[in-house]
Amino acid sequence: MRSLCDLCASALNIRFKYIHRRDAKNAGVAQRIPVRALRSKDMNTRLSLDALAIFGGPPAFADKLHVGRPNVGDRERLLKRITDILDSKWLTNGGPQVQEFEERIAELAGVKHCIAMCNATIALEIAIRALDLAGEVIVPSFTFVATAHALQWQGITPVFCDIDPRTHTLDPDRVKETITARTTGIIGVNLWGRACEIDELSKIAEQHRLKLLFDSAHALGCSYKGRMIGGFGDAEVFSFHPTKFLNSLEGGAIVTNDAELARKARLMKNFGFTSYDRTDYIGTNGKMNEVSAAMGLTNLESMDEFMAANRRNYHVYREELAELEGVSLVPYDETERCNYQYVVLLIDEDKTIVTRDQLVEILHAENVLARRYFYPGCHRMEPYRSLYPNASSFLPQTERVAARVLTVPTGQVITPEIIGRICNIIHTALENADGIRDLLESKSAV
Ligand code: T4K
Repeated sequence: MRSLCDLCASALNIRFKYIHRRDAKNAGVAQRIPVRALRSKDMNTRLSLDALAIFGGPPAFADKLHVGRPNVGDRERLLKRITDILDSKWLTNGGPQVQEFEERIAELAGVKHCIAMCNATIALEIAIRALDLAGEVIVPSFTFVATAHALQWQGITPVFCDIDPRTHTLDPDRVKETITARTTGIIGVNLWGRACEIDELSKIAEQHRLKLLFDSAHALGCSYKGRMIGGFGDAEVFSFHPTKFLNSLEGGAIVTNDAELARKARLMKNFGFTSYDRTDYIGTNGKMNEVSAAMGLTNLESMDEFMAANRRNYHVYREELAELEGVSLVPYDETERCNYQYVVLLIDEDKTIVTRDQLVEILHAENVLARRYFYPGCHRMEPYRSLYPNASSFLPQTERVAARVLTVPTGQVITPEIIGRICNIIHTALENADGIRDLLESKSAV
């Protein structure tokens, strides 16, 4: 319980912060330690708690800051390409822009074949079908729901496997335990652009004669042990959605070194047609159109700038939040090539006292639309929640990580100055945890 004086100091904001140390020595004891004067939303003036938008102050940002604001390359070049497309009267069905985009992506990923598609979800579905996956396929639950849906949509059972809390990707030991007689494949997700334990998963797949597919929606331009992501397993899938660091408006691709698989996928994305009036497989319409490819090509020309902006932003966040107890950033292995497209905070509520979800509320009120990717895990979303009601009991790490993650805005439009202001809000909230909690409680009691 805090004294009135403390509450006032906190509400007026000021010179002390409370850190609850939950170690054995100080269990539950709030220690008062001096802090630097709190910085403000605009970095120059000081901020009191009641200036936070959640308590009635004006939002720090007039416009909403999204996690997924698209990066856009040279407008003039894009418009020139679109004009050429319109003049050519060739709008889709594997036109010259798509062909060039496929070549560029194959080069970048160091693979023989790239089949561009309308989005990564369809690309996953086609890869799954072209690989003849059936029965059960092992996937992480800690991923965007499209990874699981691409299986379930085709009547294949996604078997959710736990992650390693350090990597946020499939735990190879848990994968081994999850294999049954019905298992036909494994889908590893290179989450946040950080590679799975690819060598381990490859060994397991080989030993058990399973197909290995990677959902690399986040991992374009990233490497694993010095080799570009794209050439591992039987195939990999990239996404070029606007929220991805390189977008083609909407888009996705299968990349592979397997010529037969590539041929099959290429036919399947075009209804299975092998000639004007003949199909060899069941197919769908998964084609990328020419304008999307033009956007993709234009953005590829600026890819290094996008990566540099993401890298700078990641380091600014890391620096700004370095001394904040209970908050850490999911690290990137900087010895590898990284696109740094997600800045993911891990909130340890035992230390921050303000919960992850309260922090989301505080940030949203300031127009900082931080996201809880990939909370709550696919297993807690329908139809999986009803199909596998006991899944939580064998996904403890997924549950733990999903409860802690918070993804904050980055990308081309986010500047160090903006990050400074976002981090100020986070500092203000967490350095005054008790005051915040009391004010939130009194607010909800009204
Ligand atoms: N596998 C993984 C691991 C994935 O993360 C994803 C997609 C896929 C597969 C499937 O890829 P695609 O089929 O989409 O190619 C978003 C994206 O829609 C989704 O592509 C992405 N992952 C996922 C992580 O995030 P939502 O529903 O959370 O957010 P959304 O699309 O509403 O966008 C977030 C924010 O970005 C918006 O509130 C506003 C901003 N935004 C968005 C768009 C589309 C813009 O500022 N401009 C835009 O054009 O799923």
